[in-house]
Amino acid sequence: ELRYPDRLNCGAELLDGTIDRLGPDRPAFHTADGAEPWSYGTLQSTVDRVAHVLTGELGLVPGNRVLLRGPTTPALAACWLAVMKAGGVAVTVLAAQRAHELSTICRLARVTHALCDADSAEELTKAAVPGLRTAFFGRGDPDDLLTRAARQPNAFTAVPTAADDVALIAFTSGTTGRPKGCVHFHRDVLAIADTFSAHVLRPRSDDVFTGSPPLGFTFGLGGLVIFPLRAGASALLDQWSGAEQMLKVVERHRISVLFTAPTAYRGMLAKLEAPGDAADGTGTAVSVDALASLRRCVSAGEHLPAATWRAWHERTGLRIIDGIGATEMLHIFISASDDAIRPGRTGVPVPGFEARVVAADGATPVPDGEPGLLSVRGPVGCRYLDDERQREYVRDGWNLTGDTYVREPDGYFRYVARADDMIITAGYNVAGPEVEEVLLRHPDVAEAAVVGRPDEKRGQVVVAHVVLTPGTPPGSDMAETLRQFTTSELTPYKCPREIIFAESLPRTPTGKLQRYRLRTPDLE
Ligand code: 3SK
Repeated sequence: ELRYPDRLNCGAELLDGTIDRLGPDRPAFHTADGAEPWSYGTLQSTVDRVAHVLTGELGLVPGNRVLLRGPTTPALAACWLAVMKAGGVAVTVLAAQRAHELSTICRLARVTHALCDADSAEELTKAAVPGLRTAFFGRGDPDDLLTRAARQPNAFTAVPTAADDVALIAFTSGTTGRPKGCVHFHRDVLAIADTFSAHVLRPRSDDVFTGSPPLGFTFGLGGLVIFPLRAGASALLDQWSGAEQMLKVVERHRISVLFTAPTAYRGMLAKLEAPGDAADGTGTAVSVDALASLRRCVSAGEHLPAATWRAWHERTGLRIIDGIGATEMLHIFISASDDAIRPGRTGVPVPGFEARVVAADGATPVPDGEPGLLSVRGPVGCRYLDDERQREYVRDGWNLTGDTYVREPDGYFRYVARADDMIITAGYNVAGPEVEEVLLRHPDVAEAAVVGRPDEKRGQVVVAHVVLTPGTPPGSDMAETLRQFTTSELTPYKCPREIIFAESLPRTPTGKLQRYRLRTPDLE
């Protein structure tokens, strides 16, 4: 069981606590442009000076909610730590969020302050949040937050928050578009590092983390800020333009821990030299040697198909750590590491968590081997901000994540589908991800999304949306090839009745597939 003192400030623990243990000189953050890294000491003085601006010039008092907005940079991470140390509540949003979303979030979370990267200013300004006290950073003028911070004393005594004080409100909009704020305490921030990171990742202080999830998504905040700082390690914080850049960054910066989503692993595979390719330096593919520094690859955000896991393992020798997490649960709660990893299985409950599979009533456990709703509990859990949907998510202390899972007799959890993504066709249940998994095994398929389309006779029919690998022509021959391929691998009722070729699939800014947009294209 995790035990934290009654007075706990997660920002001070992560930063000052790590400096107390390991000193101020180690690198904390790098950027891809190769600029001088921010040491822990530099980070601490920046954080403390920003905390002074917040509590002085901007009038922040403990408990005030502070919107944090910008691309992934050391400055944004420093602002998050400053809000923690000042006893504020961070309301993290994605740089991609638009004015109307920002104004809803600010209203729901009663945001009073904002720290915003100058490059992301436009939509926040358009949102015109009444009374918002805002400081921008990244423009380097006399009004810039960091210029103002440079005039402040370089030490700030962290507010002695309680372990159960709110540290973070993370917003998720799910598929309904009605945003929900998930409230997390100071102890929750440390708990995700002391469960998933400590037991599954097992980081070392010389690790260099990086990855694609933004800091406005708790997958990124955990993987790129909380976990490396808790371990005294460092992280490369930058924006991502694609798989090739990711491979180059891994090579150039000797990245050892990578956080990203299944699509990015597939994207990188497509850019890696295939075994047997001539290593004469004339090809455009990246050599697998570029990944020599990697020792941990984490995948979350959506289900990792066994085919992707195997292809990555075959090509790189690396075993991807799959995990299921949720904004409601702050981070990953089912996963596995090293030899305990089984492709196509998410894993087992992370130490500190319990998981079970229950019937539609949300409470009655179903036997192993049968699908049902995933239900979890542990040191962190869902607390929606003032939202009646709390009663659906949490029953008797168990969190119902909205995923359909099977617990196998050996205790491993196997993902089936999002509960609302099950397709019911002529009375049969079909899990879209199972069909996608088969399609992804075909060498000409780059991405696949399988959804149900309303049908008078069958209730729903199975429809596959497919992105082909570059250079593969779509058309009726290809559709027929894929139809035959799925028929040879799946029971007939699961096979797609229609195959639609697309250039890309709709995804949220955090990379999750938006199946609902394929089911109801009229919403566009
Ligand atoms: O929502 C998710 O998929 C997720 C995954 C890992 C960690 C955190 C989150 C929110």
